[in-house]
Amino acid sequence: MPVPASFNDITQDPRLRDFIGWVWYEKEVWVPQRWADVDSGQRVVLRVGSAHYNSIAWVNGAQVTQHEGGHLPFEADITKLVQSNPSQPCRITIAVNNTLNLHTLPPGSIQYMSDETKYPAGYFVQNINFDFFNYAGLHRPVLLYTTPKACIDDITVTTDFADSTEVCFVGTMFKDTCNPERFSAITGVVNYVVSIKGSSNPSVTVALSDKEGNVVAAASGPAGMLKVADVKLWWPYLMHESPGYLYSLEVHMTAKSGSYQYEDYYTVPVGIRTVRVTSRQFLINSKPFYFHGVNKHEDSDIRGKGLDWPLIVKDFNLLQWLGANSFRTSHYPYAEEILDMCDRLGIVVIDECPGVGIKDIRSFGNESLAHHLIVMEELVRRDKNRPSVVMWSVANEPNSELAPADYYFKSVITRTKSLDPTRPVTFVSNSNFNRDRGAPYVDVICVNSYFSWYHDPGHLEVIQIQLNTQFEDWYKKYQKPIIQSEYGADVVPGLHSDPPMMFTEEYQKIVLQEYHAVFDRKRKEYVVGELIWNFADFMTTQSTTRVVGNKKGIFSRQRQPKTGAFILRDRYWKLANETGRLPLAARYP
Ligand code: BDP
Repeated sequence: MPVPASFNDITQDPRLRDFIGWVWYEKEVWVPQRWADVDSGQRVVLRVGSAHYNSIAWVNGAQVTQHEGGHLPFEADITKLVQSNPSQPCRITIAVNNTLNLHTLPPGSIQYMSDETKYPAGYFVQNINFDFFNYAGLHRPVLLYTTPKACIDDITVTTDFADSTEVCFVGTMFKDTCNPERFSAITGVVNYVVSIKGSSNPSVTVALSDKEGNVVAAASGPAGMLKVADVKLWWPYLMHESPGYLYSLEVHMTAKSGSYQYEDYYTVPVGIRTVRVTSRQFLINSKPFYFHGVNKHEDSDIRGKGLDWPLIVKDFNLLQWLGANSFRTSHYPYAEEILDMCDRLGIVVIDECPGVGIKDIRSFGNESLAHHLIVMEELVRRDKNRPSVVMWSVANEPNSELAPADYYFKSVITRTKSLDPTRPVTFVSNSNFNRDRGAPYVDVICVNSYFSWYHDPGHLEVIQIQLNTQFEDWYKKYQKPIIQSEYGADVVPGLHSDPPMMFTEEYQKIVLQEYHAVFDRKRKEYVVGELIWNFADFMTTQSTTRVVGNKKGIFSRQRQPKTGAFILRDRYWKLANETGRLPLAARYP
């Protein structure tokens, strides 16, 4: 079985595609001789980028770790096992089980069908409350790497700058009266904390370099503040001539232990930017930011949710072509390789955890909550230094009207804020604005709605009135900025009808245009973003409402545009021209 890939679509066997239970991966590798040397002063680490869902790993038959939850990495120190048998290959075994229960994220349940007149003995199905195929396997790379025994364990970077830009901008225009020298003299601030493993008296130095490799600030000690004169801020794509500017923070550690002198280096890309939310605006670097973007999935033919570089690069090309400045990682954390691209290109991310389909009241108890907190810790630890990530989303469409949702979301959101005080936190709701018990705790209201699709199917004429009511209701109650975090309509590519009918290209086009008319009124007030559902068609479980998957993509699963893609492309570039500062060459049309 290839890695990385979901196992489901690789063979012709429907039993493997729909398999629920344990699958086993095994591989023997030879590690370099020096890794196996007890006196090398090195530790050997096994790193799994993502294994869906529950997994256990062994090295040479000895269990080294167990991890619950897909989409996030985990590691095990395997030094002793590698060094205890240096003349043997290293056998890595990983068992992965995709069974979901009421306390997993996402939750699910196994239902046994006991009527033997209808089902074979022992027959069961897995029920889920989310709308994507529960692909499973080793979805991201499995690596072995080494560090010195005393090493850099973690680095936390937060950034700020002397906030004089506000006085230099009128709306989005640079003020004529503003002294450009003062503007360019903005000082960036990079706060860092380094934690070291394996030594109690390490010595740490850090150096921040610009893109040309010039060191612009340096310091020593495990925590401190760097000041960057004439800072180049990190800006979103289409908001600035040079989006995604990254400095490099090189951390250098040395530590002595007995006869060993350890030395470790780690480099973190650093984008200097701020994020702030007011009652009507989402501010990046003190300037209003409007999300014109998409929701995505990690999903493609054959590989399922397996990491696929050509697909990743293709998708970023399409995002740039579309004029999209942002996406939400619906409905789970995406691969680190994808977020690297966002950091570099300036694509803004709402980073969502796998809290999707939390519907059953039993999924709001302590066991589920404890796991949700762990997942948020893992996610924040992984993505906290990424400038592209501007907000955490702790769930999608939970049953947030239930009484226990109050304590549940208060706890998850408070915990997330304590893990990362620098970013706003949200969850995505489709509950009634008056009965939603999680909304009081979020910084930004994210709402999904499918007017003229799931509600009043076929009635395009009701979209504007219903959408207007939706926004007014939420804003009046909470006075928080609102993002339309999903809207859309299924299209079977190439299906046409005029007057428009559901599932045709024309129908999706009108749905989009009706939504856009209301967005254009409300973005002058408190609506701060629109994210289409979905970037591309994606696989789901089979059902009477899915024609080989969900077809709400503006691109097909093979990334070919539908009419909706051209509608959005026109709109997003117009929005960018209106709100951003584009280089002439990038202007559209
Ligand atoms: C929304 C869900 C999303 C679905 C979408 C749909 O958040 O995961 O795929 O509906 O039904 O409610 O297309």
